[in-house]
Amino acid sequence: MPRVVLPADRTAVMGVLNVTPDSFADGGLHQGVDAALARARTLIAEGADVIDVGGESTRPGAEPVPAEVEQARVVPVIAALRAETDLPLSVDTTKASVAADALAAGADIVNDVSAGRFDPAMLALVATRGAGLVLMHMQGIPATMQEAPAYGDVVTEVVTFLGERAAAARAAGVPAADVWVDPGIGFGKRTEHNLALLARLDRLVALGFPVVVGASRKGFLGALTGAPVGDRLPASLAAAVLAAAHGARVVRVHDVGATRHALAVADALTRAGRTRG
Ligand code: HH2
Repeated sequence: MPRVVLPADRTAVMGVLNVTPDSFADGGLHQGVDAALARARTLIAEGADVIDVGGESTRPGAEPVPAEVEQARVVPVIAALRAETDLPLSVDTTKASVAADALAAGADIVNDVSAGRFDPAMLALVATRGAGLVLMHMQGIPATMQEAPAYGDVVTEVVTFLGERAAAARAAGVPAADVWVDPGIGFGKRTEHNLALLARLDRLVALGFPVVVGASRKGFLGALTGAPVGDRLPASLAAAVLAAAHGARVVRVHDVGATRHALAVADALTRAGRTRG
């Protein structure tokens, strides 16, 4: 059995809970255990399948924070959430020490935007603890990744990278059933790279792992619509629906309720298309 079982007949929604002062969309809004719990209760009431707790912004230009700071932000929130819900919880971190404490506090999944590259202890830790693992593609590091993203063939490069990282996770002892992969929308990518990855998500799906897509409120949606970050819900819903239609099993979003409604329609249409009338 995988550590976290995804719904078979609909796209799962991972609700974003950033407990940082500087995240690009919700920085400073949910700091401290009380504010974070209040936000988590809303995400749960709106139908989140997973809550993703992050204590370090990875927005373009962000600098890393020390492990102790990140730990102090996320661990009390995960412990408090675990005390009141059985919902799967993930910790959005690239540091094995933060992941270890978050898992001990009750997290089920490590969401590592470096795919286990920034901390050599990460994959073995996830294996030892029997946790789920999200492996995400990023070109470069957050501080500089949007300065000059460049690819020969972005889809092939991302698919090859994630295949290699999944093999590394399996070699470290993580069961295949616990691995999810994510193309890393906006992580060292121009608008055309993000669009190519979304349009050819089928090639990532073909790796055989559940695919996670996090497009919510991101910069390429602003580039396409002209909308500022707080006004990107319609664009985010379009991206979530099309990601689901192209095979994503999980969408990572800030606006859970609206996304669940949009996906209820998209998933029903997908199911109808599979049924021979
Ligand atoms: N995007 C962000 C952070 N973590 N994890 C996965 N698996 N996929 C993503 O696309 C992804 C992610 C960036 O979004 P957010 O958490 O809202 O912002 P910030 O990094 O500024 O905290």
